[in-house]
Amino acid sequence: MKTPRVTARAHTNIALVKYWGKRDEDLIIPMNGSLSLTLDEFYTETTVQFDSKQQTDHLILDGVTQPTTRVTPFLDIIRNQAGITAGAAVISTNHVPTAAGLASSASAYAALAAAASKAAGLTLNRQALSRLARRGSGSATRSVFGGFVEWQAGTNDATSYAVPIDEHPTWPIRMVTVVVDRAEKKIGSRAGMQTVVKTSPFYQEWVKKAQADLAAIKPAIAAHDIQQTGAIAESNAMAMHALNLTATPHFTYFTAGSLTAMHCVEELRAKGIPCYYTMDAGPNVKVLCEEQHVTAILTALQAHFDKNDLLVAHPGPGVQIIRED
Ligand code: 2P0
Repeated sequence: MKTPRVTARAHTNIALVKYWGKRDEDLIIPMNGSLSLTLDEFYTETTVQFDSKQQTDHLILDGVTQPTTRVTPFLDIIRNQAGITAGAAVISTNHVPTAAGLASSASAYAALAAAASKAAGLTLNRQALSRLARRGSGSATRSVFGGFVEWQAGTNDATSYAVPIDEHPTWPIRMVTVVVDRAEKKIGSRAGMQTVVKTSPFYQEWVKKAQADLAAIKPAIAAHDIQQTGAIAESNAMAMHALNLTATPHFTYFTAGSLTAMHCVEELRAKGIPCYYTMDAGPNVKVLCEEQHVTAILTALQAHFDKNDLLVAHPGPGVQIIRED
């Protein structure tokens, strides 16, 4: 017997206050709360159908069959909740500009959580969906919602989920991505944050700073204050990246291109253009700004980077079911 075939779409998000370390590795409970902006331009569409004649799961990602090592334990959570044992066929497509290195586990697991739970016959509200997505990947917790989203750290499975801060911002906020390098990251975020939690003598300082940044950025966002919001986001990102250099073994996601992009943003700021950078577990640089300054920022960045490597994103929506048959 086959279940309905359900397709969901989820968008990526970029954290302005970062998640960087787990309190519980299995349940993916973070050490600190985080806050992100969901982006319109980059998303994943995933179709799931369970079939009781199928013993194992099958995964096709961007047209290529992939191992289900990480997907099967995630689907097991859903199967347990739904009381089914059927294998699943999962077909997933990333919609990001060609090989921009922006495909993300956030959009992937938010889309998979929504499509698979619905196909399995579960009716989850968005808080429950956020908790489920969290089990696949921490950042996916936030991609359930659109716009500005806070992941409340909580202390256990029931209390760790995301809440919308401003789902449809009227603030004309933009995120310019500078694609510095299209290659796969050498140190995955899962391994990177684990190393930092275990070995950095400054880890507790990071948690304190992230908590303070989270408290301070919310009123700044509510006030549409680009200077405050940007300064907090930039400072938080640099603290996360500094922490990586204090781990044993130390590591960094910075490349020469990342530094070029960050210097360019600093020069723009010195000229009075409010723009602020952030970086995740890879070399690409994302620039937070308001719509009115996008053209000036792109012009300055084009002195160093190819036009095709500069992508402008708007706030995007939360996860949606887009087809069911
Ligand atoms: C974030 N990142 O808050 C942080 C900042 C990257 C840097 O969440 O192990 O793929 O699956 O929970 O969510 C990327 O890590 O890690 C991430 P897991 P995830 O967006």
